[in-house]
Amino acid sequence: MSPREIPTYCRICEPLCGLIATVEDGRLLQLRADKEHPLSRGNACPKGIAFTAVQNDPDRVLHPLRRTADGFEQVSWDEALDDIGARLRGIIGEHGRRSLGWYFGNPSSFSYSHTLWIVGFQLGAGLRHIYSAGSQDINNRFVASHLLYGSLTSVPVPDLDRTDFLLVLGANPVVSHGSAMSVPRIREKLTAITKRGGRVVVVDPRRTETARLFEHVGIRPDGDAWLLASLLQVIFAEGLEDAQALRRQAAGVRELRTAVSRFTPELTAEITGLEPERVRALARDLARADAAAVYGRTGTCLGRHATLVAFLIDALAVVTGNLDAPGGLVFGKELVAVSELNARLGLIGYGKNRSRIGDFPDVLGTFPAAVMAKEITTPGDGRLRALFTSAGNPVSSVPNGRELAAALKQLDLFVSIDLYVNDTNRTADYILPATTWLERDDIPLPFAALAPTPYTQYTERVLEPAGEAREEWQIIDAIATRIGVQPFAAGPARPLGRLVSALRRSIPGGSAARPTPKLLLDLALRTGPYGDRFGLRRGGLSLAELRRHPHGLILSDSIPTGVLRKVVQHKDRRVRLAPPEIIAELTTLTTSPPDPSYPLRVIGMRELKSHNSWMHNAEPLMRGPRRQSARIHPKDAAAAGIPDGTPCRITSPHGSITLPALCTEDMTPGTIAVPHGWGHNGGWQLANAAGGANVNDLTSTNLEDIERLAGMSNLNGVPVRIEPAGID
Ligand SMILES: Nc1nc2c(c(=O)[nH]1)N[C@H]1C(S)=C(S)[C@@H](COP(=O)(O)OP(=O)(O)OC[C@H]3O[C@@H](n4cnc5c(=O)[nH]c(N)nc54)[C@H](O)[C@@H]3O)O[C@H]1N2
Ligand SMILES: Nc1nc2c(c(=O)[nH]1)N[C@H]1C(S)=C(S)[C@@H](COP(=O)(O)OP(=O)(O)OC[C@H]3O[C@@H](n4cnc5c(=O)[nH]c(N)nc54)[C@H](O)[C@@H]3O)O[C@H]1N2
Ligand code: SF4
Ligand SMILES: [Mo]
Repeated sequence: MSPREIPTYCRICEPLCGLIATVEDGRLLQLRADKEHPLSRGNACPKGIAFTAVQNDPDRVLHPLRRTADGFEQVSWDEALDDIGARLRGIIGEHGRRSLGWYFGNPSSFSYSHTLWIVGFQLGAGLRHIYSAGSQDINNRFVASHLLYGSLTSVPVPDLDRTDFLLVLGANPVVSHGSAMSVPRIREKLTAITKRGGRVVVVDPRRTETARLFEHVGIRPDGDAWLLASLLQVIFAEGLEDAQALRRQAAGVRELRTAVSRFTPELTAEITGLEPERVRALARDLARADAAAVYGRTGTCLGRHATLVAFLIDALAVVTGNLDAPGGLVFGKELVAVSELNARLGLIGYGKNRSRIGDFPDVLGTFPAAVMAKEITTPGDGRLRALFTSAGNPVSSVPNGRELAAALKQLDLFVSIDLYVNDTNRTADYILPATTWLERDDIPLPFAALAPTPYTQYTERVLEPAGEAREEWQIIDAIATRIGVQPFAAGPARPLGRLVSALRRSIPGGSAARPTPKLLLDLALRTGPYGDRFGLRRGGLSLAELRRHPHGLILSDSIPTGVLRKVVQHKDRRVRLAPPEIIAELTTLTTSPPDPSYPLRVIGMRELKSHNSWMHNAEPLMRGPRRQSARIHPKDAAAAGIPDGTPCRITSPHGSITLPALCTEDMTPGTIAVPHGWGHNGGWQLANAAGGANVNDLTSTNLEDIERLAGMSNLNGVPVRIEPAGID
């Protein structure tokens, strides 16, 4: 058969670039950028193209694996699932369902069926121990939205096409391609702002690839709360706030104004490392711009005040009249009314439960992954005894990887659903092979509301599952069946459960047939904000309609503004600028004096050819050869006696790693940047050979190092010292 060219889209990161897959005899020959995609228009990055190497990787797990005394052995699906089911029933019999847990990692958010069935299983089984990559990534953003708008999942995005002034904090979109916003060709979008006479200002301790293209403000790590408070202080003190917008939209203005009044740029200069006059000028320019947007990403999420920082970012937009306004921060419309359904049924929220260890509030039903190890090792009622991980590599991605790796060995049962034997599941009892994104149908549900140009795309599977790989939802369903659980069938989810059962009865094949995610998707799309209402609304969405647009579909030219009263769920429909949690933190905000034994700070960074921990086995990305290194300012390296390119030992109060030093004036002095996700010892040969170290050996799971409001891990600004290391 001659090769077929099939349009689909990339599900590695958030622009979701359109791709064309060339498939011959059921095998993927290549991936290339789709010129007909309405937004990415022939653009894709090296990772998307190199996914062919992941798809065809000889190291991929293609059959269920069971751990034996000397390595993994291949077993049949029935054998694996029956044994897992029996062991789970035993554990539940003795300790209850609360001893079961799940950690789902970053790639799960790119699969609607995977996430839907995890939530269904969680609610149906009444599971408590749910963890995700969110507490290393974005949960602070959700909690900030909860406090401001009364709606966890309402995250505003910068209206890039219409803004005159974009203030970026702790993000490097030229390399990461944008996150918590879904924007293909982001570099072009950013440069268009300056081309039309606007400004882009990048606040980052490293002169990043993005900062180089625009204006750079070299802040000290973790200085963002102080900088933002100072910007607000200047704006209020100089009467630059948009009083009209505040009267219309906000509550608590006076309290916020009082709380920030002590943060003059002079007071915060030492902590931020920024000249007071520069901060004043920034505040004035931002306030006076016709349309300004403020955007923060992981550099603002992984410090010690993550929720406060996310809160102040939006507060700055509100105070300058840039919330829900063209060119400011705007609220996209969901494809499927998840937030509304969730709010109505009260399925998952914030602080409905508290963690057994550390008493942290749950965020969307998940607890901080940083307490997972202690939940396993601490005896007592509710101890975590059986853990599933899917699409996650937490030993590499959560703080104190070594502690977690040791804790996992104490589990009664550990099952992982993955593409690889990774650095976490290498000690699992079972590894169950998942399909890749080319082997499943999909639609990027959570990202539609995050696209400044709203669009969507539905794709059928491009390839049949390799080997015995199965989709995650099928695996979850099979496990749920074996312990007598029906997804969504208990607690506040019961109405949904009833719907699922009704659907099941309506499916030809009778009550034995289980509803599929695809069936629910079609129903949710058709009844959703863009839906066709089963023919009542012409041109509305349904799966059938989306199939008619295989290259994707633009839903509107821009996000409509003037929607705030619909978004805000507080009774008075006003944005709350002074919730007590935030005012309390602002009032007590202090820094502890630096410990002279650890005078430097480590922060993270992303690399164009890495994707978190899991693409280091893709040969096209590893040519060079590539290695992980620590970026250090030449002055800091010289002071420590470390010549460029030589091994450097980085030591924190929690651990030590050794990496080659890469001296660069891009770093602000005192700060070291190290990418995470290296130092492999799984079943991926090339990744193992690439060397490097797990930077999360330096980070902490001590309860006082976990951010209180959202349970965020502290992964940026970790105190360290450096010294020359012998070759090891
Ligand atoms: N120090 C430090 N640590 C960090 C960060 C940082 O900046 N600094 N960043 C944090 C952030 S933002 C994130 S999102 C986390 C990521 O942390 P995790 O989500 O825990 O880990 P990943 O590295 O994304 O690993 C994903 C795993 O999923 C597998 N996989 C890939 N595709 C699929 C699929 O379709 N199905 C299944 N079942 N498996 C799949 C891969 O093989 C891999 O094992 O790391 C966090 N950790
Ligand atoms: N190529 C590539 N793309 C990716 C990923 C990848 O691994 N590789 N990962 C994806 C994932 S999971 C995510 S969440 C996104 C993340 O997207 P981004 O957040 O844009 O990614 P980073 O490059 O980590 O950018 C964070 C920036 O914050 C800076 N920073 C660190 N500490 C501080 C601080 O205290 N204050 C301030 N102001 N800045 C600070 C760092 O120097 C860094 O430049 O990227 C996604 N895209
Ligand atoms: S930027 Fe690269 S990895 Fe991200 S969606 Fe596009 S092609 Fe895929
Ligand atoms: Mo992430």
